[in-house]
Amino acid sequence: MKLELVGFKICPFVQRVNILIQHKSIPCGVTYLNPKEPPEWLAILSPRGKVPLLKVGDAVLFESQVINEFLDETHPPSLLPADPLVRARERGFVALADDLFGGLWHWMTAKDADKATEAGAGLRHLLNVLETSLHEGGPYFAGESFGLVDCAFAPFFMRLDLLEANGAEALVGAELPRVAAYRKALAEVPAVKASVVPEFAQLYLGFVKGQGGVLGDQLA
Ligand SMILES: N[C@@H](CCC(=O)N[C@@H](CS)C(=O)NCC(=O)O)C(=O)O
Repeated sequence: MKLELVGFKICPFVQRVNILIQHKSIPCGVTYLNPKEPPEWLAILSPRGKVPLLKVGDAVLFESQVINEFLDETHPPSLLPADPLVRARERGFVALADDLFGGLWHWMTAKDADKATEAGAGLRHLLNVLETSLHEGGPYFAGESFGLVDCAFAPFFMRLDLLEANGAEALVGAELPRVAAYRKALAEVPAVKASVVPEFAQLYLGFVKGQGGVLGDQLA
């Protein structure tokens, strides 16, 4: 069945799907839409009005994690653990990755120092939780194998890397050694590198600066 991913170039949830597509070398087209002028059909095709969408022949799937589980199931071997308990735990942590994107949004849109500090603290809290949840030997969330849960976290750390490399306050210090190692390992995964357009850094940093918030003002 013909596959087509529909999304925005800087959407982390679209990237989550594209990481899996790249990792499994799944034949799939990509249509990038302009987020400022989404076509009228998006509201018709997307039940929640959001991207990513995955067109599968004449059907349309929505919600990034649902799409990833569909692609994983239809393109074996699976990147989910075989044990139902471990699998359920990893699905839970995908929701923690979603929370990190929520936190990043608050950080990026905070218009005064107090709100920015509060958003930074919220992100640090989530990263502390991640620190105590990561496999002790790494390099990935559950150990040696790159999994679906890693597809979910990688877009967050790619954005954090870019923000910090361009002047934002560092959120991950020596107190989070596992998170630091995890972040480095994810950045080196070929599928993660291949999951964004070449102009991603410029687009993303421009988007953050365009929010007119405290974070954007810190950026070079
Ligand atoms: N839970 C959704 C979140 C998707 C999402 O928030 N997408 C954003 C772009 S990054 C979007 O389409 N926003 C448009 C809107 O909310 O109007 C998923 O995992 O697919």
